[in-house]
Amino acid sequence: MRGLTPGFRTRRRGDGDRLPPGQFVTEDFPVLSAGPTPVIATDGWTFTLTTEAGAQRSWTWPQLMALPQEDFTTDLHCVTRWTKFGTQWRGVSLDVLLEGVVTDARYAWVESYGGYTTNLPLADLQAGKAWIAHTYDGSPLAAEHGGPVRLLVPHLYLWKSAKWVSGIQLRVNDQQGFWESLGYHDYGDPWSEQRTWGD
Ligand SMILES: Nc1nc2c(c(=O)[nH]1)N[C@H]1C(S)=C(S)[C@@H](COP(=O)(O)O)O[C@H]1N2
Ligand SMILES: [Mo]
Repeated sequence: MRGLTPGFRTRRRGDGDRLPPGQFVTEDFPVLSAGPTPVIATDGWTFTLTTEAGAQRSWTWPQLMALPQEDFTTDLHCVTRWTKFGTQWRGVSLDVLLEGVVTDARYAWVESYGGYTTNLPLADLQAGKAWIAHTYDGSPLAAEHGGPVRLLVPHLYLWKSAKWVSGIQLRVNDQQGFWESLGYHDYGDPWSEQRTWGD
């Protein structure tokens, strides 16, 4: 196995269709956080959706848990080149949170406890493509991976999947988030290798 980083392995047959260009497969679940891990109790936890007109909807922990839940399995692609296949989650689809919301906004600005932010088109949160997830592999999501709740938008590079998510603002104009303003790509499609501004 010379030349292979421990924790990474070569492709299995058939992985080619699932592995975006420039990525390696890992069995680990690396932790990538720009700052310390905030400690967030579910008591007092809220998630708030705000429209461009300032209308707000908030959910407490019990209210989130009372919403329709979805189990889903997905591959994760980090811009640092690791891909993890077949991760299993439980959470609430953004379609449920956005149901009936009146908006002309085309962009979403995502905020986290601890101050992290990221941005993406609203369309990328819709039609079954995004969730806020509280359970990973059958257990409550660990704080280091974003527990109690993180955003998951697995069709984009993982920096869009804000850990410790606290809210989403719908916006008429795009505004770059934490990594986007530091040179990461505004959209971040792993299949087109949209890693940095020039890509
Ligand atoms: N709040 C917050 N969310 C975040 C980050 C962060 O630093 N803070 N890092 C992002 C990056 S760059 C990646 S690759 C993934 C890593 O998720 P993981 O630590 O669960 O692997 O979280 C993303 N979400
Ligand atoms: Mo990342």
